[in-house]
Amino acid sequence: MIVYRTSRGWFVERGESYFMLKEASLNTLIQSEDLHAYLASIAATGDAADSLDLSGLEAPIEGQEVWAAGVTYYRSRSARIEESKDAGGGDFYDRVYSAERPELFFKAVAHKVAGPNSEVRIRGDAKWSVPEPELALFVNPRGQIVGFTIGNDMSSRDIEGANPLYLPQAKVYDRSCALGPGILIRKEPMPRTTEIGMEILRSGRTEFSAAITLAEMKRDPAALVEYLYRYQSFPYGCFLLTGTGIVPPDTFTLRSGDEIRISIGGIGTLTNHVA
Ligand code: DO4
Ligand code: MG
Repeated sequence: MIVYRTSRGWFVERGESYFMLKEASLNTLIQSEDLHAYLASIAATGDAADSLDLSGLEAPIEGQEVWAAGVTYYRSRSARIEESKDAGGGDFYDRVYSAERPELFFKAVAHKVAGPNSEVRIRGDAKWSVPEPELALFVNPRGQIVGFTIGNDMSSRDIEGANPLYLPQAKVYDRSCALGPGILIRKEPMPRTTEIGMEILRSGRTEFSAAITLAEMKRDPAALVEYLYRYQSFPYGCFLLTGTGIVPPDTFTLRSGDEIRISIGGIGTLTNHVA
């Protein structure tokens, strides 16, 4: 079941039908003891909406914080070592890749997040910007993973590479994060064969495209959540991006007008344009 947010409110999709979640908010839905069962009961007893305009979707987030894990794929480790070598990056990225404690960083709150079909941004003071296509976990206040969506962890690689202490500036700015198109509500982990794909179009032509599977992720999503929930609380739950395994070649940087399409099997496609 996928939950979507529109200007008319929240809807749950089951099969080919959409059911409105009357007076619902994600802040209250996430408190549910069994969100999957609750949504299934609405889909079983509610009246299906005539249709849902999926082009008018909004970012599926309210009071949740967005956090991100880093260097969870070998490709990310290699790319960070390369981009930071002139600045003496040393072996930090190699060490965090194999350490027990993961890299976790704060990414966004709702007002910084772009929804489906809207604009993401690149920083005006960055010269090297990339999207990072990532599986995003939807986690309830009790630290249980109750769903999944697609996340784009937009990043300024030159700022990050100049000094690891610049990471928050490379990662956190207005519309540096995109989420959507909806949240797949599912208790079981996503299959390791699940594919994450990204295509970047420039003037309508494919400039870059690549795909990986979740089997390449080094960390267990539940272990990432366990670390994130140590000594901090999330009254409305949170989203946790699980890191990128796709990094475009070092010659590539995003430009205004580029279209970014990120697809994850079972969830859908998140499309954004660069402002
Ligand atoms: O360490 C820098 C950020 C890593 C990251 O965002 C990723 O691996 O996806
Ligand atoms: Mg990332």
